[in-house]
Amino acid sequence: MRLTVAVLLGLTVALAGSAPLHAQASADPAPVAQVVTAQGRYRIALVAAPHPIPLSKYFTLKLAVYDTRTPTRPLTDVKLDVSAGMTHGAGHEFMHGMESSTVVEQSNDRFVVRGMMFHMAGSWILRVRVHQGAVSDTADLTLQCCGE
Ligand SMILES: [Cu+2]
Repeated sequence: MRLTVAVLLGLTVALAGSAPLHAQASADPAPVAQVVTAQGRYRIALVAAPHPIPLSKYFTLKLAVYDTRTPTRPLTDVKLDVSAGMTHGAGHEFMHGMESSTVVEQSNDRFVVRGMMFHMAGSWILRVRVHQGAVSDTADLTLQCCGE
């Protein structure tokens, strides 16, 4: 089963659950959204995203990954595969993906995802696969395109 959370861009309600965690963490700003991977191994934080996401234009996301057992220290020894698509309400399989492809660049404990582009308005699923050695786990985040 995949875990999905709605990304409530700019709405503090999305951050309510993370407040105590960040109070004891470093100077990390509260994430725009976050989700735990399907097998519960990792928490993926969307730490930066355009607001609103532009339609049919390239945009960039920034992610951080945490081991759920050590939740305050972002991981640096992981690799991410990031894709996005629309399900149009038909389960969790993509009816179509993006017309662009992503490149993930690691900068210390942040993962910058370039090449994102949403060519259709509606609910998009951001699918993040985390690889750490022989282990992998996946999470889905819902991003609304486009506008407020
Ligand atoms: Cu579509």
